[in-house]
Amino acid sequence: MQRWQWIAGVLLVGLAWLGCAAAQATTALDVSGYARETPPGATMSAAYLSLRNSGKAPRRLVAVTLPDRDGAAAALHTTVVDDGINRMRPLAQLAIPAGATVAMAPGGVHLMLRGVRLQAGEQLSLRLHFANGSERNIRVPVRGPQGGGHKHG
Ligand SMILES: [Cu+2]
Repeated sequence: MQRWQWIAGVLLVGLAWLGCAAAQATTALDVSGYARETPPGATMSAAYLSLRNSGKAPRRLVAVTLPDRDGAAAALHTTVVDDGINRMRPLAQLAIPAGATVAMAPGGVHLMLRGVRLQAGEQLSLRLHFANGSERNIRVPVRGPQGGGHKHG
């Protein structure tokens, strides 16, 4: 084998390995979840995501946008109990430690959705923005009301 062929081979293997590492870095976070149907006449709802970080670095979710819904906004909220009353508070960021799964849930951390009309059976596109500058586009199903009442927060 010519020397240049050997070098080219090493470079190719190196590039392939880097490619794999990059692909793993982008798939180290698994995201799933759902959004709640809006009650008739309402334009506010909530979505709940589960984020599993199988990477070695902590991740921080800092914002969520709705790329294909004009005028809609999403905000990270948490729920605190104040004098026995559940109150929602804006959350600046949601940390997902390495190796951990963080699950939003009714009565806890949730994504507040404003300016949307959602029907069960639809899909909702969300764009997740992370502190490291990366973004992730996901689609979550819209589910009908649970037990007849919309009681989020
Ligand atoms: Cu809220």
